[in-house]
Amino acid sequence: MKVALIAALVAIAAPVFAHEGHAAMHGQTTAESPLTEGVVKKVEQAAGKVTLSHGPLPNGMPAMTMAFRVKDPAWIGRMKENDRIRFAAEQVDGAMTLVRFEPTR
Ligand SMILES: [Cu+2]
Repeated sequence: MKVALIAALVAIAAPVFAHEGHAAMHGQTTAESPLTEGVVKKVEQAAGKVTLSHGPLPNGMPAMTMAFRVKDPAWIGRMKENDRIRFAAEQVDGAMTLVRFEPTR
């Protein structure tokens, strides 16, 4: 009975960890973090979009300037032009979307 319960919990938890990734479990940026650096070029609060000049992404995208959607609308209020940020982006419903965001100093 106990073993079955543990197996069920692992089955539920595993996809969450796979999706959120290693760095998200630590919750902090480290030298080995997959976060990418970017500079905010344009903030479109109403559209929920931000344009970033970003370095190469882990998914193979080269450095470029492009618009991203933002997973948490509250993040947009914390970004302004020329801010340096660290972020992780994923395809969500066909659009590149910031799924993690940290301001940098
Ligand atoms: Cu890009």
